[in-house]
Amino acid sequence: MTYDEFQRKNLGSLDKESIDQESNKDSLDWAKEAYERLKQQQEQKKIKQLQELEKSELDSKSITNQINQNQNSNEAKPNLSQESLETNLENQLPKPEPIEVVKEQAVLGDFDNTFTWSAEVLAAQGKNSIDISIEEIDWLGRLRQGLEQTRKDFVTDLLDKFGDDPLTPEVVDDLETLLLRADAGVQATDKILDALRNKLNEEVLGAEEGLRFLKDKLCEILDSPNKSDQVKLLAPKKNKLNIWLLVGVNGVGKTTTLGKLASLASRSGYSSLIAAADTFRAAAVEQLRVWAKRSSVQLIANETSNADPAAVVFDAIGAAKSKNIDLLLVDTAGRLQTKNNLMEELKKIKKIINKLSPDAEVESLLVLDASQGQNGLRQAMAFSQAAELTGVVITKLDGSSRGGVALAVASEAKLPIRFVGAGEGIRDLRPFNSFEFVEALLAKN
Ligand SMILES: Nc1nc2c(ncn2[C@@H]2O[C@H](COP(=O)(O)OP(=O)(O)OP(=O)(O)O)[C@@H](O)[C@H]2O)c(=O)[nH]1
Ligand SMILES: [Mg+2]
Repeated sequence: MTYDEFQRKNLGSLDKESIDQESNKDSLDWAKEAYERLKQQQEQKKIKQLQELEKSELDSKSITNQINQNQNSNEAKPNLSQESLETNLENQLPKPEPIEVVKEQAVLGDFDNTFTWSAEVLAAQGKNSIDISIEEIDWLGRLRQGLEQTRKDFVTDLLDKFGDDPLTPEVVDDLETLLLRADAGVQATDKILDALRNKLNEEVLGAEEGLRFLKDKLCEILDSPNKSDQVKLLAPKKNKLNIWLLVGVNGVGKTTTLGKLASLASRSGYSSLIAAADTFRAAAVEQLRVWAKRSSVQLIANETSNADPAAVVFDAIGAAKSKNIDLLLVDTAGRLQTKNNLMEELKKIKKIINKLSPDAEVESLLVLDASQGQNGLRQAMAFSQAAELTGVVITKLDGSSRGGVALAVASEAKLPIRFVGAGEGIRDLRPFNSFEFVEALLAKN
């Protein structure tokens, strides 16, 4: 998906009229209709790809014949030389799509529980059944799968406790342990429990209503750091240099996230550049080079040992300005000799940016590994001073049982969650959407 498509989806979520229209339709019919349409779409795409392949095979055959004819004829044509024909041939031969790109394309799975759940989540956000894409369905399926571990430890118990009867104060008390166990943090847990208790004092809450109320509260907490600036979807601003720094401790997924962001930016039509400012780890530049190539984005690096990261950023800003780049993505080190050095280095990088490009839109995104739970919150607090953090990316949601940490980050570090990563593939990163996150977190299996 591209930024434009995300934007449309976000607008869709505000479209009250279509929500009402869609909710009047039986949700299973809606899902069936969407599935049939996506299946047809996938078939048509396959046929089109085959036709294109056949056509380019035919074209290359005719060029080969032409070369053979030319070789057999004694008249050498001055402007159709063997060399120019071969270059021609090379240019016209079908360029096979890199295997990984083919592998990374979303494929429509079965019409199963995961599909109907994903369709329901999209419908509830006001999406029309004719507007949804295989990519969206695929991502929601993976997000739900990714949060399965958290759900196992948390939601199954929760739903059992909620049962079918109206909520009791005892159930709310039990919820406290569950939320803390899912790493939601003390502040978020207290907020949720206070709200539920107040609500229970006012009225009787049935199990379904109770669950809806809980989901709304979770969304509210996740969205709370966003309220002040009103920017829901973080995208590069047009006609400006945007500089996004990826910071965080070692191994959390900074470089991978940067690679995925470069791909999203390229697909969305932004010109980007990557600065390899992790000069500490020897293999870091090579790892970035692979990601840069996958998204056809240029890389600025200095491969001499112990190069100064701030100098790399200096060069990269110069290059970005001269090429009119929209987005400069800066990879930073996760580990240095001492933690203090790391913070000092980040401060130095920020200083260079402020000096060279005071008008740039700067985002310092803290990358957090979801499986580190509450440790992530402590990292956020430590980084927020040196790097003046503006947002968070939560990675490795696949296979973590601590997805609740998103709540702690939003309520305690008061940082908006901008993207979530759930896999190692180039498309396994999406702008954060609290509604989808909460639905996936509390999905019934
Ligand atoms: N399963 C999964 N693995 C991920 C995800 N994001 C990153 N990884 C993996 O985590 C490992 C570390 O990722 P990097 O991107 O190198 O992490 P880093 O923060 O740049 O690490 P340093 O540069 O050493 O500080 C790699 O094996 C990645 O493939 C994710 O969302 N899900
Ligand atoms: Mg790295």
